[in-house]
This record gives sequence, C-alpha cells and structure tokens, in this order.
Amino acid sequence: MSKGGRLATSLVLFLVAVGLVVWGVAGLLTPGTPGGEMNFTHAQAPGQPVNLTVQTVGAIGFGSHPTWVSYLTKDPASGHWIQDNTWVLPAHTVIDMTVYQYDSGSPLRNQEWGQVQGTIGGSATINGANYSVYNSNSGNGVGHTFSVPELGLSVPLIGVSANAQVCGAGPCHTSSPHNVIKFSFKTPGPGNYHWQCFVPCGLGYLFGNGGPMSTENYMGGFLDVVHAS
Ligand SMILES: [Cu+2]
Repeated sequence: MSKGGRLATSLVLFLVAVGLVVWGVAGLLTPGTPGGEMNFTHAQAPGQPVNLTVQTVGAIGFGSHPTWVSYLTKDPASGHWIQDNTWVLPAHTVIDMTVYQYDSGSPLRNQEWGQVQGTIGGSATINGANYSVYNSNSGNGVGHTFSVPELGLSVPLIGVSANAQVCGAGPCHTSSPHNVIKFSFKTPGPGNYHWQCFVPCGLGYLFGNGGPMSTENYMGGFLDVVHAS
C-alpha cells in the first residue's frame, strides 16, 4: 500500500474510532426510551374533550430498565402503547383520563395520597364505581398516584391483588388483572406542568424514591400545555 493509501486508511480508521466514542457517550447521556412528546392537540375536534389513556405496569419489560415500574401511554394516532409520558395538550380543555392499573399496591405512608383531589366533580371512578378517597390500609392498597402538583390534581390508583397473576411485563393486556380508573380535569393556560407518582414505588432504591421515581418517563413526565389551535 502506498504511503498516501496508508494515511487515508489511518484517517478513516481514526474517524471511525472518534465516531464510535461520540456514539457511545451520546448513548450514555440519552435515556433508553423515546424522548419525544405525544401530541394530543389533533386527536379530536377543537374544544372537545381529549381522551388520554395510560397504563401502569409493575415492570416495563423492555428498554434499559426492564424491571422498573412505569407508565405507558396509548398513542392516539396508532393505538400503540408507548413509554412516552410527556403529552402535548390543548389549553383550557377537558381531559378525560383513563388509567389501566396493572400493578399491585400497598398501604400509603401518607394517607393524603389516598384522596382524589382536583378532578372535575372531586371524584374518580374505579371499575365504574365512584370514589373520592381510598383507605389504603384496606383491600389491595394503592399502587401509584397520578398527580400534577401545580394543578392540585391527584388520584390514587388502587392496586390489583398481589396474589393474582399480576402482569409481568408491559405493555399489559386486559387479560391480566387490572383496575380501570377514570377521571377528568381541565388543562390550565399554556405552560409546562410536571406530573408524577407520589407512591415511593422505586423498589430497591433508597426509601423507594430513586430509579423509576426519579427518571422521566417511568413515574413522571410533563403536561406540555399549548394554545389550542
Ligand atoms: Cu408509582
């Protein structure tokens, strides 16, 4: 090989090495989940309530942390369950939220989170029955909450029996034990509002608050509220 050829080969190999390093570092910095936002602004006619459907699972089953608890969102366009829990929502619009809760529960450390707060009518329904407070020391306890602190909104998501065949990996299907929890709330003006779960469900982390509790797209995300078009 000529000197020029060797030089060109070395240069190509060097650039490939640099590329691999950049790719590796970028991979470390990027969460292993789609970091996009799910858009709900065109899922219905302007001014009409938005249907937002999510599920909570005891183990996501895929990605970089398959054993972590997580929310999944039903894509209004494709109907697929996606771990993309930041939603673009129209402002001043009623959101009809449905949660398929597939995880087991436990007694709450703070009974405050057993209360339905900030929904339209101040209540929610579980499998069709109205409730405004849930005693987590009874029944199957609470698995997670859906809470938007800036909106004073919080709903306890009641667990399924831990003795049942709890769904082992998301996305879960309605053939697994689940509770269907429904409630409605109204979006405020445009802005970014964070939502999260307040049950320390990060099993294996300090006080249950690490891991999925402190990683976006597992037990938290954002309401990206925009001017209705
Ligand atoms: Cu949780």
